[in-house]
Amino acid sequence: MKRKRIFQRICVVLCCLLCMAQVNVTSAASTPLQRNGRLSVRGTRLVNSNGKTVILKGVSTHGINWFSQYVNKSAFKSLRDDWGVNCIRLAMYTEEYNGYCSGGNQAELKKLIDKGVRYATELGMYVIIDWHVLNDRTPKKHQKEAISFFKYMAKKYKNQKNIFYEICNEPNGGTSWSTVKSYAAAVIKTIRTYDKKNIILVGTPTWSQDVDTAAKSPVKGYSNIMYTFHFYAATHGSEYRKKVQAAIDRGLPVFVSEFGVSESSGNGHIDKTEADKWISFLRKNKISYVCWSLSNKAESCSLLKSSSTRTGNFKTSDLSTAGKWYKTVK
Ligand code: IDC
Repeated sequence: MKRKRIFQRICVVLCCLLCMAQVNVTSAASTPLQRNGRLSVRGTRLVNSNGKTVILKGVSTHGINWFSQYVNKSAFKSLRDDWGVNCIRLAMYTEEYNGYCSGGNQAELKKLIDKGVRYATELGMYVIIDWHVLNDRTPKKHQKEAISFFKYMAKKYKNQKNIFYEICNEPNGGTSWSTVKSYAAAVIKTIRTYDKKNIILVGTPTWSQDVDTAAKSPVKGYSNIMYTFHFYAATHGSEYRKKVQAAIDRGLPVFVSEFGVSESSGNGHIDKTEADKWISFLRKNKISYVCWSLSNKAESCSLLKSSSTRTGNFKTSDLSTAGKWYKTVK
């Protein structure tokens, strides 16, 4: 009888120890999404489900129509575990060669986005669905397609907590803020019909640099809206930080959904010194940032060397100068 009791006690102690070990394992392995839950916008900042300020460190794919091989779970996991990346941006060109509105296979492109969202979600990462306006200059040009695309996405992802909708990468070619705003009003209305909560990122004029202009007249009537600012460190320096500062001083929530260490062409020299200045400015102001781009294209903004053929589980030998720099950015 006594022996039986001792045995039972030993079993209870063992069970407790096992449970504790289990808890430890889960907390050590917890993902960015498990740690932060649903994000929302409070004032100029991004906050987690406990109201604590969050700064995301992201990586953008190149155009998924051209570099679909990097939309895979091993690539995202490698970025999460080895680089401290917690956000993936899926860039889908709208008008470049084989873009969504210029001859690309729309069903295939949507499938790729769905795959990317699924991998990011399984890994507990945040994910940005980017309608990559560039050659089209004004997002108005493909507003109809944008509305039906985001309707599909918002219906599908309304119950997930890790989605960002980026509705126009970079309005340019003289597109005014009031034009962008009228596009944003229509697309945001569509998204919010289905998805009440996930964050919407709105591009700003002049390749998403005029956040100071947007700050004077932001979109009204919706919560969880942020405005994008983009920079390329070898081209854009302190004058541009002033624009961002002016915007946040006016209370505009800013999100850097794309930046590069190279010149704004995506190529040319890289400027790590200026890039470091940008990162410390962004961190000081609690602004999230996403680096362009996860590809091995022979251009200096690529995070992988052009000789690299690996599409996941990246080794140091796969990384370009830009990639080696970004991997260590905190
Ligand atoms: C560049 C790519 C390049 C591609 C080109 C297409 O790096 O390989 O041929 O687009 O036009 C942006 C854009 C982004 C650009 C990037 C570099 O959002 O699509 O990518 N850039 O030029 N804005 C500022 C710079």
